[in-house]
Amino acid sequence: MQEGFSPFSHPIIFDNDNALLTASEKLNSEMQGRRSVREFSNKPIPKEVIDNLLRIAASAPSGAHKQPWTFCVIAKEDLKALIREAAEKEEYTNYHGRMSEEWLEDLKKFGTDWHKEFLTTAPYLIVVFKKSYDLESDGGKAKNYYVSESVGIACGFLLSAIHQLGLVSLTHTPSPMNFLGELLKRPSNEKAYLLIPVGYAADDATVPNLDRKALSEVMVNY
Ligand code: IYR
Repeated sequence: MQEGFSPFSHPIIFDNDNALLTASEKLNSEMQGRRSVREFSNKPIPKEVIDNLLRIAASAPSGAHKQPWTFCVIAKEDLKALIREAAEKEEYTNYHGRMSEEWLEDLKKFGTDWHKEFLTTAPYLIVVFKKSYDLESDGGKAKNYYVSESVGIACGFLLSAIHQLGLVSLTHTPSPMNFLGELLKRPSNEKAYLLIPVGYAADDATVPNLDRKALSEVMVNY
């Protein structure tokens, strides 16, 4: 075996194709129930659950295994309130002239506006930062690779895991997001990527009626 390598063995092995197919059907049907939710319950979640979710997110593949991400977890009510205030200020501007008519039209079916109540209701806000480069102890910069792809994949892992635990999330992108780096005092090599509230769905939560594209529209077999 090549130096620096170890044998790989997968922790999940199905006995036969039938078991594999059944498992894929079950997983698909569970994942089809994932929705972006904007109405959260304030029911608490043990912090250890969030720790495990972030272990899962941080297990994602990344360019040259540089793991170019930081996940900030906000549980403090006063900080959530500051984030909400800053996000709503930007969104007010977005909805009152910064977004094009076409964009506003595209958003109509979601019923969104500048109010972002979920930022103070959800028990946790996860702010994901991407690191275009790493800051070394001597102040030098070390290159990271495929940073947006890597952080996007990590967020995908996170959203999937959140759903599989019966919790909900929203991929929120207040724009511009610079205020997050400022409020959270992040170093200059970190840029806010996504703001993800996590919690239980409110008992009376609703989601818009949306269709997903059929497999035939998104898959091409060669
Ligand atoms: N950032 C705004 C607008 C918005 C934009 C897209 I693209 C969405 O899918 C949803 C909302 C907001 O959060 O309201």
